[in-house]
Formats: sequence, structure tokens, C-alpha cells
Amino acid sequence: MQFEKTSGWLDWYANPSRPRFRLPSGAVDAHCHVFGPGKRFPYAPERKYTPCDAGKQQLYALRDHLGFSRNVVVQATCHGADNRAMIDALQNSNGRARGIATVRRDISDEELQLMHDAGVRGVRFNFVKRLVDFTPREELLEIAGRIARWGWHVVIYFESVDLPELWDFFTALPTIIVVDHMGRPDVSKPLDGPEFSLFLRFMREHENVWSKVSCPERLSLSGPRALNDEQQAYVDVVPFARRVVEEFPDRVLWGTDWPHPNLKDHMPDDGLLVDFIPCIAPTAELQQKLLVHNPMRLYWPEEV
Ligand code: 0GY
Repeated sequence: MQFEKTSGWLDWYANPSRPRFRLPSGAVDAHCHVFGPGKRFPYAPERKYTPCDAGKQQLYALRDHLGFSRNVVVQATCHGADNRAMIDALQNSNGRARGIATVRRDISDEELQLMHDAGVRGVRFNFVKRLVDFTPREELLEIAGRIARWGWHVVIYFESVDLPELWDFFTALPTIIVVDHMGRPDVSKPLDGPEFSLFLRFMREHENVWSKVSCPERLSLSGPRALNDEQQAYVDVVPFARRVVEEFPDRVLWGTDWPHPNLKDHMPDDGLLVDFIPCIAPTAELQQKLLVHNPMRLYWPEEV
């Protein structure tokens, strides 16, 4: 099957620089995706965008180039609840990738077990309206109750303005919850303003809530962009991410977000994105927790 990429959609950055920041040994890229290739793993009919292909070989080449040891491959909405591309990536990783799936309520226990055996350790619930259609909350709660039996967790993706409305649902979830991209704060608003304070309260009051401090390229309004050897990229996002890392050092994760779905403004150089890490996790101890200790506890607890 042939797919045509959504117009205006940028391809991933072809020749990323080698980071100046040396990742600690055993670092995990805890948020990345695979797209297709569409010929082998067709995109879902209900998708809201059609990406360019970005397969497992390219993902693992990037892992090695940047200096990561492992990946957490997160099911992207363009594949809907068809997890084959993600699972194929896990099965071809020599145990160096774990996955987050998207499932519907009709999934069987046998299918969940097969996913677990392949390395899936959670499901993703997406509330970003431009990416997915609405799923009834009781269906999601039912799924969360079932996957809890495998020791999995729930990854949630939402925008900061929606947190008040989603609060009761999130706090009813029975598992660890991992928030994508700090709940997408509006970084033009004050760090200590009501919106980001609510997110910090969400983490403070619920010890099962973790956050990915990822995606500055999506959140930044003023740049500068991670391109052309820029070592001070996305400075407007730094205080937000750093606050989360410093207040919750044991519940943060970082990921490249490669191949960066839906970017139309610019495509970051992934090497420079890695160079962003010491700005938000300034000490070796924070870096070790963010990049190694925390993701290993969550995704490879048997090795910790
Ligand atoms: C991300 C962000 C986005 C897309 C998806 O699954 C997806 O399609 O997550 C986005 O468009 O903000 O984390 O990859």
C-alpha cells in the first residue's frame, strides 16, 4: 500500500550531529516512535496524519549515533491500535527496547500476554484532540484495570489547559502514570502561574505520577532552534523542565521524540537535542537518575 505524507510535514533530520554532552553509560531514550514502513505496516485508517516512514533500523542507528543504550518505543497515533510496527521493533532490539501500546477494550488476555512477552510495559491514553477521537472514560478505566495485572503503567498525553477537566479521571487510575512532555505547558505563561502550578501539584500530591521532560522543540515559542550547532536551544522551556527535574528527580524520564511527528516549523538536529539535557538536569546525579536509573526502574526493573 502506498501512503502520501501529510503536506507540510517535515522529515526527520538526516545527519544529526554527534552530541557534545556525553550521555551516561546505559542511557535510555524513553520516548521515541517507529512509523511503518507503510508498505509493511500500514498506517491506521482512523489516523489524523500520514507520516514519512521511520523504521526500526533508522531508530537503532540513531540510538547508537547519539550514545543511548536502549529505547522505549511509544505507539504513535498514526498506527492507531495496530501495534505491529512497534512490536516488530521490540522483537528486533536484542532486548534493548521496551514498548508502550495503544489497545482497545476488546483486546484479549492472550494478546496482552504476547505483548508483554515482546516487551510492552504500558498503554498510552491520548487526549490531544488534534490527534485522536474521543474514547469513553469508562473504557479507558477498564483497560487500565486490566493492564495493571501485568504490572504495566499508563502513559498520558494531554495539553495543560485540559488538566483540570481530566484531573479526576487521572487520579482514579490504578497504576503508575507517566505524563508525556510535562503535560504540554504553555511556556509563554509564568512558571509560577496557575497552569504550571497545577501540574506541579498533580505530581506533588500523587506519588504514582511521573513526567517526561521531553519535547522542548514542540513547546518552545521563542527558540532558538536546535539547529546549526546551537548550544542554547529552546531557552524558554528550560525553567519548566528544570523545575520538574529538580523537584521530582526520581520520577522523570527523557526521550528524543524521534522521528518528531507533526513538526511543520522546523526539524531539530537530534544531537543538539541531547545537548539540551544538561540545561535541565545540571548535575551528574540528576542526569544519572533522568537517563539511567529512572527508566531502568520502570522498564527493566529485573536488571536494577
Ligand atoms: C509525540 C507528539 C505528537 C504525536 C504523537 O502519537 C502521536 O501521533 O504522540 C504530537 O503531535 O504532539 O509525542 O510524538
